[in-house]
Amino acid sequence: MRVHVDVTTVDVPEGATVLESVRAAGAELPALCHDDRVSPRGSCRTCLVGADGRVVAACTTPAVDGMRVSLADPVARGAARGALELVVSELPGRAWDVPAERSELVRACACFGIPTDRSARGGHQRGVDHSHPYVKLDRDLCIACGRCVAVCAEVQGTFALDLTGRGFDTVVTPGDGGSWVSSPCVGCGGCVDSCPTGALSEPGLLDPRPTTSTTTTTCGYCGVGCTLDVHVRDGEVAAVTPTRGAPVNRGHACVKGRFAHGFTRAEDRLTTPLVRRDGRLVPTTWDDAVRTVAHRLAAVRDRHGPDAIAMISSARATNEENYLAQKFVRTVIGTNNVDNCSRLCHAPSATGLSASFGLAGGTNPLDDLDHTDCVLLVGANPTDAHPVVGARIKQRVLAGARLVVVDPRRTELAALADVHLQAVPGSNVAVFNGLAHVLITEDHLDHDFLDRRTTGFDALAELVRDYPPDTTAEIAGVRAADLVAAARLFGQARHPAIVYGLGVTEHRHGTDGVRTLANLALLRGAVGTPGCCGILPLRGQNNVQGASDMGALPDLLPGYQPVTDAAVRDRFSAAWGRPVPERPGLRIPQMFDAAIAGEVRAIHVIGENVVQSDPNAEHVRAALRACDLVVCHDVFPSRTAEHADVVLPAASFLEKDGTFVNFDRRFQRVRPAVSPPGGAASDFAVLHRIAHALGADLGCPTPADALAECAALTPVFAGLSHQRLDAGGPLHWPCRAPDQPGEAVLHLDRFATPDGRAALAALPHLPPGEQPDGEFPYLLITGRRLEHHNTGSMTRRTPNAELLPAEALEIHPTDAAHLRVVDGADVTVTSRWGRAALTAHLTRDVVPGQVFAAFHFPGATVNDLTSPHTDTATGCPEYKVTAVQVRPGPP
Ligand SMILES: Nc1nc2c(c(=O)[nH]1)N[C@H]1C(S)=C(S)[C@@H](COP(=O)(O)OP(=O)(O)OC[C@H]3O[C@@H](n4cnc5c(=O)[nH]c(N)nc54)[C@H](O)[C@@H]3O)O[C@H]1N2
Ligand SMILES: Nc1nc2c(c(=O)[nH]1)N[C@H]1C(S)=C(S)[C@@H](COP(=O)(O)OP(=O)(O)OC[C@H]3O[C@@H](n4cnc5c(=O)[nH]c(N)nc54)[C@H](O)[C@@H]3O)O[C@H]1N2
Ligand SMILES: [Mo]
Repeated sequence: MRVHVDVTTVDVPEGATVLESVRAAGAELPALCHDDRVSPRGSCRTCLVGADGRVVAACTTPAVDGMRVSLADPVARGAARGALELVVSELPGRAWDVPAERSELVRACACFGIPTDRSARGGHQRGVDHSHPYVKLDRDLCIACGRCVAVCAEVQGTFALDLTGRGFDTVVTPGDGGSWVSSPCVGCGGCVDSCPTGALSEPGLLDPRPTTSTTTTTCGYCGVGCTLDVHVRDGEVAAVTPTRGAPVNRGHACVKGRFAHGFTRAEDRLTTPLVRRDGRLVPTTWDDAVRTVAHRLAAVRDRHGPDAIAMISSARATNEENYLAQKFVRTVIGTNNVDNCSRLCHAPSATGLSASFGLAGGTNPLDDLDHTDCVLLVGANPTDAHPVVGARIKQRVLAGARLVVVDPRRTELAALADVHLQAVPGSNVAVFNGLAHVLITEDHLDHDFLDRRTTGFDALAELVRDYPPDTTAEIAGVRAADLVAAARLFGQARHPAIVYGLGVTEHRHGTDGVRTLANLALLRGAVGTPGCCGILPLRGQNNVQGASDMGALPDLLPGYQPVTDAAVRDRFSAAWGRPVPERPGLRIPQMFDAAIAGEVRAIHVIGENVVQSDPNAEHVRAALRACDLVVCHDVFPSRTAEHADVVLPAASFLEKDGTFVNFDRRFQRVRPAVSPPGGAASDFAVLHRIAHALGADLGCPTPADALAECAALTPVFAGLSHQRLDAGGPLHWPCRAPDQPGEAVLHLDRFATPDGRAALAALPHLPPGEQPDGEFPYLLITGRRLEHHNTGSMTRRTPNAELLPAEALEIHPTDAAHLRVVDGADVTVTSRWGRAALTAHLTRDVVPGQVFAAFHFPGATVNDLTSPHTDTATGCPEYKVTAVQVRPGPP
């Protein structure tokens, strides 16, 4: 429809407001209580305009075709000015110290020509709340516009804030009126971003000096891949804000991406290479460190052959670094012994989804969750681990979508679910077969889809006959009625979505879990069909998808091209000028076994803290001790660096150039906002130097060249380049040509399997590697917490450590009473593999007989407890099931 804004005519979509029409016309109109992302409230009256002869609040008034909007309408303008003058009269002079680019209030006053008085004292003396390390409240600057309250509710879904008081005394208040830090605030920063006055601010922006540059980049924590603006002052990161309108996060973020950037200037940042001399790591020059690595790698290769060297490449590093790492291992060393952290994480997703659908990625973009009417959330805790996705799911549920959660713990989303199947860890395959049983017996099937696009239905139907609700309920420890209810919600939904995490993959039968979960989408025709929501694995690290995509895998070259395929090898060998070895290499757990067996003599680790993150840590330490050479690139002196012979100081994601692939297969640009400190250097530069010292040239001198080379060799990435991403923004893979858009939704015409059909999998439930018994009666689940990321090397070096200073063992009050343990008491946890000292945290979020801990703190040694059992198909560790004993007191 057409709207006339003063002398300009604009076309706006049906349903647009007057304010949207004004903004479309490029005119400035203050609207102090308005944020595009939340429902309009029309309370501040600063956006009054004339519309077809009436005075209206532009933010709440729908535009109509042919409407004439007058910004200069004297009555409207006078009233708006009056409203603003009233607001201003209550404010202290420091309101005008907030720079105009951060204060809509300052800009609104300029727009109306309202004089500002820096010496004004304002009517209030309500003080500040600086209790939270990041979110800082100056109550006297609060104009009670309600935007923060709305963003907290309607974007983040935490409902931590309220407006309290009357009239001019109204002010934002967290939680039940206590301090901000003790409120339910999760530190997403949405309130700070929305605040029009600077009443809500953050440390880096309280500093009145302007920032000098802003760089748009991709977050380096989890796999959501939020686009962030990094604001720099004096060469240091001053603040990070989510980029408005960015495709994945739409201007939202979490307490890590938004605030946990202080690690870049941590005191103990590695800034110089270290070499072990006389048992001690001592600083050295880059020349010496690189020469040492090259000489000693060459010595191992000459004496024991190339397969005595293994590299773990980094899911934290860029695509271009991973591409170079696997090229280095394959061409300069001459082995396929290269793997990445996906092994510990979603390797079963890659293998399972490939077997079912033919491609190793999630099938649909995150945005498709916007139209789901039922989410089946399995073994994932996104409000902690993928908070921007968690918030999105929460909003869908608040808007009426049904939610089924399968998780042994009562997570935040489980507490909101229509049905929560609190299945015992390790029982997923039984649960999924049981759900399939109900879908089939009650005929919640897409018969046409099953006939045309799948194979294996009869075998599946036959197998799941053994999983009627009663039997399944017994295996999984849930109620049969809940199982049936869950199947009906999923089965009757028009747009069911499956979202899952490590609770599915990190098991002895993790790949079977992925396949039997994929069955459920296929039975409903909920994948590969128009309007479907598909199946979304919540991939973990910032670039764990990309590290695998780039071929940092022992059996696959870039784009999942098998190293055992001679034609593929020939293509890569020809381009690289050196033969690609034929025999698949070792997976991470096999690398450690081989080191202990004396077959692997050198381990080169880039950005993975294996001593803290791999299971059965004593085994890992023994493997590193057994090596002749351990090389470690890291940002910090990690537990792994302590075991290295050479430690190379790495640049972090805020300091380098390249791309990451997020969990829904989007290539996104990573750009340096600041320089690496001291001698720290990108893994890209370091790999080039080591290759050079070994007499080799890896080619592709810049990250852009590396992606170009990879694209030229990999059909599914053929259309990708830095130039294209810079010009047009993120792109999904497959992206097969420079003039083709990426494929956001997969399998629409055919599945990528050899016969074009999806393969249903008839797989029985098999027991996990460990079961509780008389000696180890509790079942330990491990996982994550909101405030810290994986081994915590970065987040523990930021004020996130104030928000969560230590790890604790979650234990049910009944078990605690039995053990005579009170909240906060020391406990010693022992497994068949090792021991950990923790404090008890009593909570009903775990069921009796199960305990939970995260692995973010090195002192908590949680991975000394976890077992060597791995997924039978992929070698992914069984992190989610460890039999332990718990005793009161320290060890
Ligand atoms: N804050 C934060 N965010 C992170 C990370 C972090 O360390 N901290 N790490 C990133 C990484 S690398 C990853 S891979 C992702 C992981 O993200 P998630 O997969 O969400 O993480 P987890 O907490 O490990 O496990 C998810 C859930 O699985 C449940 N679970 C355990 N066993 C079973 C089972 O047998 N069946 C079912 N159905 N559920 C089970 C657990 O109770 C837990 O709630 O998060 C990423 N994001
Ligand atoms: N008990 C238990 N253990 C687990 C899990 C679990 O659920 N339970 N989950 C597993 C999973 S899913 C994962 S993904 C792993 C994660 O395990 P890791 O990969 O070991 O953990 P991170 O802390 O993400 O990062 C590894 C290291 O990379 C460094 N780093 C960051 N950026 C860069 C960079 O750009 N270059 C270089 N060279 N270094 C960098 C960090 O400082 C850190 O020391 O943990 C696994 N371990
Ligand atoms: Mo992960």
